[in-house]
Amino acid sequence: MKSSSFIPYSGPQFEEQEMVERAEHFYKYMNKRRSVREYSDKPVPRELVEHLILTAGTAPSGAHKQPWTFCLVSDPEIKKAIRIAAEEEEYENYNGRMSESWKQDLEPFATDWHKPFLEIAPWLIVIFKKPYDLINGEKHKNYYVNESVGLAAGFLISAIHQAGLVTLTHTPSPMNFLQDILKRPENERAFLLLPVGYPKEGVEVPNLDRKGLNEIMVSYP
Ligand code: IYR
Repeated sequence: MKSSSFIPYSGPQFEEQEMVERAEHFYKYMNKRRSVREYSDKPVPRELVEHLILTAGTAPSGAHKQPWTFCLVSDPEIKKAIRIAAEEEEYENYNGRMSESWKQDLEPFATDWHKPFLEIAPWLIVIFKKPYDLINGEKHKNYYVNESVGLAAGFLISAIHQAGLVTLTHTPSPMNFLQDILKRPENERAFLLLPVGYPKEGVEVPNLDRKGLNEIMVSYP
């Protein structure tokens, strides 16, 4: 077995009172995050978005395989192609593939098959998962791929919110068209599509509540 090398842990540490305050402050900050479906076309600097992706890449992953690729798209032609293909699939979803109860569950969000944000938002980030790596044509299996890439997506969404921008976890279904449009290799599968940008001025979001601690936590003791 390859021997591993270790270095001293150098992460941040705080006094307990400061930790309590930071935890409460971070919760309040994150609780302001909302999925936004209408975007401004105001440009967002590339270096900002690249730092968001670097942050996503700090997520833990199975055996540290980092089984993800983030496609960063601003090319209007590619955005248009993605919109057309996504809307074709979503049209089928809303007009037959989705059950009536599913559509009822979505009513509070006022969604439909139109996805203009795919062209209006200055950036699209398409996350691909890699079930295996291809090294010199050889397949090397990755581990806990969905968990790992889901965690990276969570880090990315948090980083977007932390920067003062908005996003939406969009999952056009099926989304294999993304692999074709973005010309990704055979070991990559589209996982999630996130528009990133400023909210459209005056945008509204559904008036939703979040579950309280007593609904999401079971404590022993
Ligand atoms: N993918 C569709 C439908 C949709 C499904 C769920 I679950 C949502 O939370 C939101 C939308 C769409 O993007 O419209």
